[in-house]
Amino acid sequence: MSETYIDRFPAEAKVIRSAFYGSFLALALGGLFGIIQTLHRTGYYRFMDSADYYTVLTAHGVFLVISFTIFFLVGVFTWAITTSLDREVEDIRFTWGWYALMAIGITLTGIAILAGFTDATDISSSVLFTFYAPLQAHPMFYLGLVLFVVGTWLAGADWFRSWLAWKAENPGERIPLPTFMVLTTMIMWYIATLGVAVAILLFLLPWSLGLIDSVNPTLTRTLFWFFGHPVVYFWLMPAYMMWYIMLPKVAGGKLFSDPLARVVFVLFLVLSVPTGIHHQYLDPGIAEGFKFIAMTNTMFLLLPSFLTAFTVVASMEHGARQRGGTGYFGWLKALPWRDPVFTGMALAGLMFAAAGFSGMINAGMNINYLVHNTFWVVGHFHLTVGTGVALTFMAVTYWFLPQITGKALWSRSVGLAQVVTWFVGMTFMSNAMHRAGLLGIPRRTAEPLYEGFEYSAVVGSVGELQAQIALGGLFLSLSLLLFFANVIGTAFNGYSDSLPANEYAGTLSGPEDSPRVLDNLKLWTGIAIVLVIFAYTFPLLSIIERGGLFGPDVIEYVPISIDSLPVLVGAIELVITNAVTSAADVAVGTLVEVTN
Ligand code: HAS
Ligand code: CU
Repeated sequence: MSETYIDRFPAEAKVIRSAFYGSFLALALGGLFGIIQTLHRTGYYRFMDSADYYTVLTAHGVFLVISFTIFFLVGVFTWAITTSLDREVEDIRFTWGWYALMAIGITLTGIAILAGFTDATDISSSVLFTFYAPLQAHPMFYLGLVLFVVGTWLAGADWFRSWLAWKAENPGERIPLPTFMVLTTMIMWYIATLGVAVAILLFLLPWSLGLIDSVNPTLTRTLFWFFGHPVVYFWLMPAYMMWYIMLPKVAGGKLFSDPLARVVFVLFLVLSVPTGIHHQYLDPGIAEGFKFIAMTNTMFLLLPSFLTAFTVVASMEHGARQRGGTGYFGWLKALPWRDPVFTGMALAGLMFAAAGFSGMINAGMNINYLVHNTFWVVGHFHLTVGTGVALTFMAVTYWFLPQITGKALWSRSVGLAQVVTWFVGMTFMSNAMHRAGLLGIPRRTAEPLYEGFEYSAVVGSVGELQAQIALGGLFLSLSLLLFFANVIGTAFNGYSDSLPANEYAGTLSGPEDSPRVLDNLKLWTGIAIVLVIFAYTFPLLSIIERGGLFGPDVIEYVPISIDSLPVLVGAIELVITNAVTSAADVAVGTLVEVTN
């Protein structure tokens, strides 16, 4: 009989189940706020005061991009570590401990936001998910986030602990790919969250508690984006992991290249953080030169996604050919399109390709001026986190549920309908959002109705765009209902003993084909830290010098450039020399290994 996850790891399956159910609760709440604000903003159905729009928007953002995504991914990572190392967690009480910390944290934050709807308390936190100063939240909002993040740190410690214990018993062995992916993602996360930890603990929380009078908004914004960009890869890397280790399997084949997958995760570790300033191209308090460096790093950061597109499609093609597919494109027909796990992930990938293009446009310093703070950006992130990530998570849920409950999925066809409705809804909504942004329609406002305002759209009209956005939102809500029907239906199903085994994809080219240096986590962490120091030391120092450590930074802004050009030139020279030397080292190392 094939062994499911819950057969082999009953205690861990319980934690993963709790993580997933927590994540789905957040998805339900976030989705509800989503449809309320879509209908409000487009003017189709309004029942609340526009002043409450920002509370709704904060709840929508925080519940979806913090609770839904992160609770889901800690479940997936726990599965990945235990499955690929084939060992139980070291101490299940510790595992429950970090889960509890995350749950308590997000509950506090959630209460701090939702209390904004009632006048019964003076608690409110309508600060949006980016919570920049000068917007100020109730201390409970920040405190909850701190606990939540500390919970994720401990989760990472749990996984590192498992790996170290495994390593001691398996000296000299290559790190199994899923574990490698978890560890690199977590190192990236440790570095990234330093920014938000400093922003909250040193500035925002003391300020909200009244311990300090003011903060330097440019400084706290910059610290936020130090974390705010890499957090998007914290959502993406688990989805990529599923594309690498699950998609090839459900497509009927094997992963094209394990070494390439390792390279991708190393590149994310090294490059995710020193790019955050690309969210601040329009911030007046940061010199253009620093923005230019962030842009250059961002363009390099496209590489791991391009490699992913190649590897994942190649693996799908391999699967299709195993299933009898032929021809240049004819193989596409041989893919298992009736399987919601496959189709959900494939459609998520397809949309993510479009998302990559809007990301590239955002990343261009000059074109960013056209789209920044418009509805375009909202279109961009509904394709990335809202589809590339969210749709992948929903699709793999259909694979995970039987593994962690021991019960068969309630309905595959409802699952299929769900992933397709999500794709259709998002096509309407995000395409219209991108176009609306190009017309200059701003994001984050309850009143963009523009009566009496002439916007000359090249095709269609503002009314047509609003209609598409509202229609898309309705499709997405329907899709969520189908998703929850399946989750609940499965929970109430009887136990089944004919479930598939807990397995992930094999590889066409395994770890033995790659240089060992790829598994040298210390080296990559070191390089990542050096790059962060280069990218952030000068900008942070110059921001503090201008506006003071605790602000208030209210001086008149004039465009600034880097005062001492020689410093910049020196820094760039150093980065390039370092990069070239380490690339050469790796190349020589590889050659030596290959020739041996
Ligand atoms: Fe972004 C703003 C640049 C990726 C999320 N981004 C945001 C915001 C969010 C977000 C939430 O440079 C708004 C924050 C706010 O509230 O202000 N983003 C990029 C770039 C990338 C990128 C260059 N973003 C993401 C991901 C996100 C995400 C991933 C979440 C998960 N983004 C920006 C910039 C801004 C920004 C600026 C600031 C804008 C502003 O002005 O405010 C890149 O990482 C994208 C690389 C992706 C690719 C695509 C590769 C294609 C693949 C698909 C393979 C196909 C398959 C399917 C598997 C190059 C991998 C095949 C199927 C068959 C059937 C064959
Ligand atoms: Cu970014």
